[in-house]
Amino acid sequence: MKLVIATRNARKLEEIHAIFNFQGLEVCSAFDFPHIPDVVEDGDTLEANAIKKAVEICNATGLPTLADDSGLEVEALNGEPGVYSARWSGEGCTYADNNAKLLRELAGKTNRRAQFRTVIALALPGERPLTVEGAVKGTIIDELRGEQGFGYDPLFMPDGYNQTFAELPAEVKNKISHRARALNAASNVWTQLRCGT
Ligand code: ITT
Repeated sequence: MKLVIATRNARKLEEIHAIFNFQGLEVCSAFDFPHIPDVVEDGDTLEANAIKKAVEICNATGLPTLADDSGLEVEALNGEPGVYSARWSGEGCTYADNNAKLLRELAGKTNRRAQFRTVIALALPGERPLTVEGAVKGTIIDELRGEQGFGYDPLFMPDGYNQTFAELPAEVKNKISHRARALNAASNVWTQLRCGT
């Protein structure tokens, strides 16, 4: 059986491959279907965008599809950037632009608590999509540290560690991250779906 991973983010795809046990599934991604237009992520929540990505790609390919929508939720910013994490500093912005904005917005603030949250939607042809989620709590530090990962990783230090996600080895991020937790939950749901329970 084939499973499509509905992402065009190569770093995210790498993490999903490292974390998820595909149990003999033939896995492909949105990169394998270049003719399918990008899904417009205009939902108000991570859940809405994950479902939209999974359902649109499932409808376009006719194949079971897994979509991940993730965001950074910062306490002192009332949960921002959240669902707007990708384009927080404007259309066409870079990870560097977003990290610079995060440092500016938190300048002088003592509450640096934040969490990464991932919602995963699974869509099977002709069935209602299912969602699961995972989160990891931590703090936003005041300078960029590390080269690994992507996005806000150089500013996010998970609780219990004194290195950022961009400094920790990929194996560690992939064990404790929001994405790892959501994918573990997705794996259980997937097993149930395949067993028809
Ligand atoms: P797809 O929609 O094609 O999957 P994307 O990069 O737009 O790729 P998301 O909408 O899920 O992915 O993520 C929004 C932003 O959140 C992303 O651009 C990053 O800045 C940030 N982000 C997501 N996961 C992250 C992670 O594990 N570490 C750091 N930043 C992350």
